[in-house]
Amino acid sequence: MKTKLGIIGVPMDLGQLRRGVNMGPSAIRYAGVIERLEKLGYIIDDYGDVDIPTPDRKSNQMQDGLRNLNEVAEGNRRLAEKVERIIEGDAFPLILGGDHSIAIGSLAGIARHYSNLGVIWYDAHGDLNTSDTSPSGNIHGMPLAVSLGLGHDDLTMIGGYREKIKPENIVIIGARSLDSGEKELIRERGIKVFSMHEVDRMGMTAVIQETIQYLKEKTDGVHLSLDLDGLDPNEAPGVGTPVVGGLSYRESHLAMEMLQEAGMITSAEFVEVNPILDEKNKTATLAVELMGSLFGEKLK
Ligand code: HAR
Ligand code: MN
Ligand code: MN
Ligand code: MN
Repeated sequence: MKTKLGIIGVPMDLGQLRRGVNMGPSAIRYAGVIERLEKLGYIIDDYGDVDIPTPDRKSNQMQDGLRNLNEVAEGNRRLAEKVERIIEGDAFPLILGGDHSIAIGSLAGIARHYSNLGVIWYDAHGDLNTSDTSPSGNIHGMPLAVSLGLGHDDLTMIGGYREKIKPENIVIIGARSLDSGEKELIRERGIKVFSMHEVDRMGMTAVIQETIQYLKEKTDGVHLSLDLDGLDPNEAPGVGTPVVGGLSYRESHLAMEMLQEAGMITSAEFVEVNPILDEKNKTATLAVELMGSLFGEKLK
């Protein structure tokens, strides 16, 4: 892993309906992310927070079946530019959300610097909807589809190019709430999914070993997109769309530790932390603890 980390907060809450997730970056900072990673020897460049536009007057307006399309698109364009600057400064981009719609901008900024970017999507959800299949119109349920090039041009063309990632370079871990259109897309494109069923049967050790095996040869970088709702709501109560039966605290640390050992993660984001729904900043604190494992705490 690079010794320089570029941290950027994205106070985005327009990709869904629960207010408060825009305070995720503050909550994660308050939980001590910078001090924790500095202690591990990293040099931290804090890029502050991306400026997210405010929708005018009527909030949550739908445009082409997409809630707050213009503002989500503009926020993600700004994020993509910042992420590019971090990579060009030879630092590891660490992005703090914000709802999961920000993965659109993260991947737009990151993917152009790789010819075969891999993505690990740690999440209760697939985030593979388009406006045609979405039950909600919420863009936080769409970023993985958008990154495959599916959906509205205003989202898929951020950064000036489409198809940031290939379906065969994606691994989803922790899924337990998939819509029918998402399941169809997974089948159609042959996307690798370790749902909770596979985690239960195989154990997290085998899941991560297979993930590493699957991505190692064919990718030249791997982005970790970690949605805190991938964990069980008992561990991560401060999320907007909790789903019972999730990944445990230890399974998640094990996953981070094994990814650290594999040395294959080249960028990461931690999203969907909502301090208003949280219990004493428990979810933001968990996010920082997981970052500790991802960045090598166990070894120091
Ligand atoms: N699949 C549902 C939708 O598209 C719910 C998505 C909830 N999304 C997240 N991201 N929290 O993982 O609306
Ligand atoms: Mn560039
Ligand atoms: Mn998600
Ligand atoms: Mn989710």
